[in-house]
Amino acid sequence: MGTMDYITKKLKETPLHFTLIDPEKQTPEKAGKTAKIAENAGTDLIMVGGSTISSQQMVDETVLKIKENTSLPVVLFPTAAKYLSKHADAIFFMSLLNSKNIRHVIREHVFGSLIVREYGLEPLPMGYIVTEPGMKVAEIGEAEIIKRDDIKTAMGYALAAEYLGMKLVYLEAGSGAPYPASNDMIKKVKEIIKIPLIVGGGIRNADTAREKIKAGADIIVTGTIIEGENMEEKLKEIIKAIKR
Ligand code: 1GP
Repeated sequence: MGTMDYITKKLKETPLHFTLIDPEKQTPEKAGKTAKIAENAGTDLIMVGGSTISSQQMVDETVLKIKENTSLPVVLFPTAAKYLSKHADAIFFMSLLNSKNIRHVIREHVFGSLIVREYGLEPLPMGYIVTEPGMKVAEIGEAEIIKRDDIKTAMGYALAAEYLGMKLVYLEAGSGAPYPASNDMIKKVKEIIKIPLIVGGGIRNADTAREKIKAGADIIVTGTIIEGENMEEKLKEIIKAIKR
């Protein structure tokens, strides 16, 4: 089964949790161990990516170690067309819709598409929308950050993504954000689209994760909590809070 089919099938039963691993933040060995712990805690998929990746080898080795240690799909979460790994199962073929720089909207994809094809990666078309505070990804992606209360703009971007044929929408507040996208924004965006809504950035505990799912998120992404203490316990609590 392909990764999109895996996501679609699982979503019929329950909201999902994805774990984001940044290859720059630990050794490939540690990334493999972390992925294993995340799988045991009940995460559904491992995303590999980060805003400051600068080595193809690091991405390759990280993906390979994760594949060695888990049976979960491994999906690239790229910032650019370089440093992709042919060892991953799929790639979020994502457009940063609210970037001021066309490079992040479509230009990188012109080269990226050919690499994705060559590597045999499954492309998962995704509209990526960066909301306040945006953090590093807003800076690197040159985002015209959507204000927390500008719900209409977020709705417009999400619906445009669906009308453009994208299969997923990701509302991103930025890794390490002090707060995620607001419940009101999530609710209104979810109401207007039919495709699955991913929410990430700043989710660090079970209460927040539960709230975001209640507001309408289909999938929760956490990254930063795996870098701290008691990650297994925290992940278990979050996953338990969102699963049906
Ligand atoms: C970043 O949304 C993800 O792209 C995860 O964010 O690191 O804040 O969990 P955190």
